[in-house]
Amino acid sequence: MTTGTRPDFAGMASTLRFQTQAFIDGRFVPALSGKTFATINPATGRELARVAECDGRDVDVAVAAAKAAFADGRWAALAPKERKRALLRLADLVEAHAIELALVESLDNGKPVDDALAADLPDAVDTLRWHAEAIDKLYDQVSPTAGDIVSLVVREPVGVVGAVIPWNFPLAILAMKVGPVLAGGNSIVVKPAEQTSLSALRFAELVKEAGIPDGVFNVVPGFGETAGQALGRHPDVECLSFTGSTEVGRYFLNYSAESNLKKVVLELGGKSPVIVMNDVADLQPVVEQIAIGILFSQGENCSAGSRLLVHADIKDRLLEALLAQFAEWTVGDPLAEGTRIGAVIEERHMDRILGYIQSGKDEGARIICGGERVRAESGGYFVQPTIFDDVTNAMVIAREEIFGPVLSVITFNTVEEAIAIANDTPYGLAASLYTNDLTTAHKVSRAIRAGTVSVNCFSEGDQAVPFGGFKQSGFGGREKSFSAHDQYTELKTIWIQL
Ligand code: TAP
Repeated sequence: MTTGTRPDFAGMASTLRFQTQAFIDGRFVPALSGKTFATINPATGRELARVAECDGRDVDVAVAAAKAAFADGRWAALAPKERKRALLRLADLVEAHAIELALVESLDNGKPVDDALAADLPDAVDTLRWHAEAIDKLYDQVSPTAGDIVSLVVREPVGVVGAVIPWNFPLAILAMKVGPVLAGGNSIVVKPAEQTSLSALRFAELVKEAGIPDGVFNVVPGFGETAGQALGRHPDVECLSFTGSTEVGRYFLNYSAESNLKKVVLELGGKSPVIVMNDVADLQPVVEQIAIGILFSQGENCSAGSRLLVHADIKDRLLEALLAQFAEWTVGDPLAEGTRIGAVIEERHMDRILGYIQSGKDEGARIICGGERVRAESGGYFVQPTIFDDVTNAMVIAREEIFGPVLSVITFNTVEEAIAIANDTPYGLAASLYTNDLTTAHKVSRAIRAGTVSVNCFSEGDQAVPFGGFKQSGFGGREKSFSAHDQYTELKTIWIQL
């Protein structure tokens, strides 16, 4: 049913056609083994499609295609303005198909389709455009040297890049890799998360339509331990860019060490603190942002603000306002208008979240809202937005990444105590601070050990600013901005004696 100009997503879903084969060397092909695996709609628990199950042999073929495409310069040697044009065409095509892609993303991941359309898709398009525009604006350097010798410092593509993607923002994170990788003149082989391959495969059709040469972009859907590991260990992959859990990130460092010492870029998990000082006068905008920080995308967000550190003086007022705010976050059908929390990715993950909720109860934290599964008639995997009060930073729910709509509230009395609690975590991806005091803003934002600190906002910034983590949240560089280009290019020094 369509309300106003909102598309009829349910109607569209019933006629949607999915691309399910691997995309290698410009063609859609079945896995060499002939095997397929089911991709499930988390909002119903029912099979959505069967996808080609690639393994090491398919990865070998895809990497060989990417290597050949790189070696003959069909992409790398194109004039920068030509590569820019092709990537801009791709961005335009993604934008033109945004409604369909948002629907695919929602059906495969469980997120509200309106969120996918308002956030994931514009983000993917912006990313592709930003890096496309950068292609003919990045200059090489001439070093200061004696007059009879010239030293050039030039950027060159690394070659074949492997990208292994998580399921939480499948298309947006894919674009975050593809934009700078292709801008740099590299070829890429992508292994999407097993739960969410469909948007990457539809994207592949658009890559072809945009005129990006065959072999430059390849997708090998499959499982992490087979296809993902094969990419990580492949001797012809020169750089492996991974976004996912810290646990799996460690494997990629091992794969690299045990194979060809490929560059490894890791964007990993987080347990981000949100600090609210007692000098904040208006708590309403603060609670709205706290709710977005932990509930957006079902809390399946690497930089989710999952630890709320609140000054004891204002805790009661803040929690009262926050409870009212959480009540506005409707859980339900991801395709329905007004749904703000969809389904979590799969049954196993829902059980994991509920297990963390049980552990919070067992350790003595107090649930002040939520805490249960939401049972829907359609089936599917839904969890209530949940707040735990009386949490200590030593509890499991404050230490481990839950990746669900579960907020832990920890009380502090001094700014020093807040900084110590905020930094008492193995992670360092993001943090937020709310204060009206400029000195506190400066002091705390400098003291927090995290890649992004937001003051009086919850923001990951846009394409123009670097994104990545300190400590066990990241390794090997930053995504977004020109920093991303550093990951996928090598610097070469050329001396010329005159
Ligand atoms: P993971 O379980 O780490 O999976 C990520 C990818 O790695 C998937 O494609 C997975 O394949 C693959 N993989 C799993 N085991 C592997 C192995 N042994 N060898 C090679 N590849 C393997 O993460 P997830 O559950 O999809 O995503 C959630 C995690 O991602 C969270 O920790 C979250 O914080 C993190 N994340 C971080 C960021 C940034 S920017 N820092 C952004 C988004 C998400 P299968 O799907 O087949 O298992």
